[in-house]
Amino acid sequence: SKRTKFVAGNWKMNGSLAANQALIEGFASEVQSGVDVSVFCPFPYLAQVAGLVKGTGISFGSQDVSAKASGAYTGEVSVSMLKEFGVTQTLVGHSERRSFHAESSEAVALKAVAALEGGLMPIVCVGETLAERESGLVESVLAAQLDPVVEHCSRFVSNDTWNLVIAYEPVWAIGTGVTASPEQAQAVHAMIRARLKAMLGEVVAQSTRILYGGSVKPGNAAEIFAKEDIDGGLIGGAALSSSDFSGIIRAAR
Ligand code: G2H
Repeated sequence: SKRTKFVAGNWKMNGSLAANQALIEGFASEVQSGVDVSVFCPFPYLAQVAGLVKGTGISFGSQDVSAKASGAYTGEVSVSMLKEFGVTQTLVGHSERRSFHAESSEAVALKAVAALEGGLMPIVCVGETLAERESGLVESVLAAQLDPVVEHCSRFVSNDTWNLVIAYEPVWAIGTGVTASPEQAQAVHAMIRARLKAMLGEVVAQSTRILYGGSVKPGNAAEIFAKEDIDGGLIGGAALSSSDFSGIIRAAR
């Protein structure tokens, strides 16, 4: 496919100076042209990770960003602050932000806008809960999460593409060991791409990378990444082991 595969590690609230160094040094040799590789570390480690990835081809980013430029927003971190550390990408709207911090789809979309305005690539995370899936609400839940992103971010489409990635993470598959089957994941990815096509046109839809996230491991990555509309993965637990993450990068080649 024309879309470059993308393997992104979301470290969540894990790591230490020593562990981060061992981890990156442990998989850096797997990074080759043909697969984009990124890590998303906690804010305090951005400066360290900037140094560790230098010259490796690995990109790095934050797990969240403020929609605001500056001011009285205690605990928040702005796009311009991230850029001072060489950050080029940020996650927005991870399900853990949506559920533990009550981030609405509108708030997530405004974070994506702030990122795009500042030249950072947002990875916008979407996904349904088990209850929503069992109630037949996958399509409507995903539409409600995606539509504000498209509405607010479509002005950043240029030459039929945008610097935005979507990550589909079924909440029931996150950190649970339960993975969506490749067929289940592909069906939702196709649905997401169809919605992008309806709102932004075929060319933009075909150029947008859609990652799968949720209990991806070296043993299941290849069959997931082989699906037509799955362009790589957002990896949590398995991104904390250099051998597992290496295996997942190899599966994307
Ligand atoms: C989903 C994923 C990475 P895990 O949250 O964001 O985590 O691979 O541990 O399910």
